[in-house]
Amino acid sequence: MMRASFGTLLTVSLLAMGLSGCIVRTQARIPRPHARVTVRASAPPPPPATATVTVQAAQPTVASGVTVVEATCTQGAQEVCNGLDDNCNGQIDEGCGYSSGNIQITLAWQGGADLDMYVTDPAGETISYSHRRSASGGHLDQDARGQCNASQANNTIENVYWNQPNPPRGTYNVQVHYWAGSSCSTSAGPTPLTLSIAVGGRVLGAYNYVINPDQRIDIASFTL
Ligand SMILES: [Ca+2]
Ligand SMILES: [Ca+2]
Ligand SMILES: [Ca+2]
Repeated sequence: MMRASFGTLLTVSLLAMGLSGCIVRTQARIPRPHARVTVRASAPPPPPATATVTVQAAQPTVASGVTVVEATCTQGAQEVCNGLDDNCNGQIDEGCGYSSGNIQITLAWQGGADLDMYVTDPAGETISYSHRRSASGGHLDQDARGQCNASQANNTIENVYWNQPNPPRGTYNVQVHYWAGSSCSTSAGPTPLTLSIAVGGRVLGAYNYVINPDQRIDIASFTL
């Protein structure tokens, strides 16, 4: 069965009225179809690509008397706080409370001496216990045994790192000094140390040396 629409009925009614002699001036409003507008939100721009900067350094130059530590790591090994990358992941002593980064330099030693690490950046600024941050972004975040104070955790480890993607290019020099201001330090006598250097997530090298009271030595230097 066909159904008469309202529009059809209206038209028929108007015609009937016109035929009956009445002048009908009317203007039927034709409903407009609703325009369907589809608004498509433009897709958000993709996030900027993460800067993948590969920082590399040539093999460090080491001082006379410094020995290279061979085979320092085993994949899957437990990382312990010893100044070495035990598990081969390019981070030295991760989980020990000090930081890794695009550059990480970690000094560890044995005994009661107060050793101090000095790292000089390409601009010539030296980071140490007395100047812990450089303008280039370097930071000594682990200092140890200041005047023989042994009350802190990992009190025979010092650590310096740069964690920005682009640490400054140039030559970095790493020195170690055996503080001899008190017998509390010098009574430890000659002290074996280990120093590791990691750049761009890779350990460049680990080094051993036995340092004497009041000695100051350039352990290693490397160039980005
Ligand atoms: Ca590690
Ligand atoms: Ca370790
Ligand atoms: Ca120290």
